[in-house]
Amino acid sequence: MSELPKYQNLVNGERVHAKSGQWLDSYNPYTGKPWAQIPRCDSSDVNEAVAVAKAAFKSGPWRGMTATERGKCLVRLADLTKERAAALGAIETQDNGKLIAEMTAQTNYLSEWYRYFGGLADKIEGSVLPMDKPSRFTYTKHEPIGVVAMITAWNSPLLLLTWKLAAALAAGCTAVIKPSEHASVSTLEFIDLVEKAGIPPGVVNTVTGLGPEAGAALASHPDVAKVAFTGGDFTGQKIYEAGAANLTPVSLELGGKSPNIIFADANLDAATMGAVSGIFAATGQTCIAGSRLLVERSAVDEVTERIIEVAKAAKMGDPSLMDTQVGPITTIPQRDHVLKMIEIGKQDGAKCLMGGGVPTENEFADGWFVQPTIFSGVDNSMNIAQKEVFGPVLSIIPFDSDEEALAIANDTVYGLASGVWTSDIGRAIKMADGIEAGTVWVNTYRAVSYTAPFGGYKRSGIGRESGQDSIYEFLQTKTVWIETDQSVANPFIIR
Ligand code: TXE
Repeated sequence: MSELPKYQNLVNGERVHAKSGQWLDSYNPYTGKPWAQIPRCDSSDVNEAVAVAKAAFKSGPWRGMTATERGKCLVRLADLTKERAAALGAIETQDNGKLIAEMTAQTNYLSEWYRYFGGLADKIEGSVLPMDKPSRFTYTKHEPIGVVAMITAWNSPLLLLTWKLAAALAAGCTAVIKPSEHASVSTLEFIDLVEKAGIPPGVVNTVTGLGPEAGAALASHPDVAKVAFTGGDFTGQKIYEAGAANLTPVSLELGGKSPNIIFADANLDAATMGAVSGIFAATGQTCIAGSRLLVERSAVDEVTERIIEVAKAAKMGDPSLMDTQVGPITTIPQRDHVLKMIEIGKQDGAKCLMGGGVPTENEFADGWFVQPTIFSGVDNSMNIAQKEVFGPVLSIIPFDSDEEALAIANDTVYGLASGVWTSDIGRAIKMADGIEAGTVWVNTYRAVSYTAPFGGYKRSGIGRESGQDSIYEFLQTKTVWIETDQSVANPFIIR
């Protein structure tokens, strides 16, 4: 067999192997075969990358740049990212098996985050405070927090990274990135653009490898000033615990069990497509999957029939073809988890209306496919309604009133996203007020933007990404007091 292409990390502007000399295979989920290799880093690689990022933060040219200069770098990075978007999207499809149409839509959109946060960089203002003690001149300023560890997941590697990196660089931080071991290559390719944009060596560094090795060493490193993470909630909990040992702040973008709620008065054509896009797009491998479809009882049969019709017609196959609509699952453990959850759903008494296993046709034999699966007769207490499946598995749950819909929607440990389909604006607002989730979409689903804060309630996370305020995740506030009265104060009384 010919040698697989090897991708190296970037540390201090140089391409480096793992110190141990070890490699990990990166698999193509459609062929089931390895297609590239990435360095298997451990704590010694992490220590070096963090030391470099710390030096770049404390004394490098990045620290001396004005916010306007940093912003210009980000705008250049936006242009360069746009030029490379198609190639980066193709790499992601090869690495995580998600549709080329979806991955290139994502990589084409990345540049907007760099442009937006580039523009924001020099608009972060402190304030002069109105003081109750008139002789004091007191002001605040927002300073970059330091070295940010960015640990990302496999499902949308560059999008999840960009949500963190654009804001952190605009704030003036430096970064060490640990992408998922299942899909690191697009990050390693993208990183070349950072220096081309004029961002000095050492400001952005990468360490690839396994979560419990490279990831754990990074999350627990005492010189990391902030951890920004996307992944599952149990790994998020470990990262929170690792951060707690050093009192390092963390932001966590975790999973969900999002309710997509269809009322009988909704435009059912649009709602059907919204339900399909909520669960079968991205083969359900998205944190915002609308995996619980709550349908008003009078419309449940019609909506179910329509969804089955669309899902049955969805073209499964090679994710690198533009017209494919359902691709494989990214990893074997993830596929096995999805299949196990389907079996549990059947055992718990839910009715499997379509799908329910792996496709049997020869053309799917090599890839890690799971059939789009729909369960009806689901009670919200069942495992498939409570646990994140992260696959193409939809649970349809009927309801009889607004109050019942809200109660079911909120009866979960998660709170990332939700959808409401209705033609009644009053009802839409009432539902939006009542749902415990960081995002509520009304008559749409799976929309994101660089202007819109994104993040979770409850076990779906801590902190927000995107939108103006997200830059404060990477800043800390300093208050400066200047006494203008030269008289000597009594040292034994609070000033
Ligand atoms: O994610 P992990 P996995 C959910 C989904 C899926 C489950 C597990 O339900 O079934 O998570 O997926 C790194 N210290 N989501 O195992 O473990 C790891 O190397 C530090 C939801 O792929 O969360 C990778 O870079 N880092 C999600 C990153 O954490 C550690 C997207 C994410 O991996 C670590 C993906 C440790 N101890 C899965 N262990 C979403 N929110 O969209 C692992 N990592």
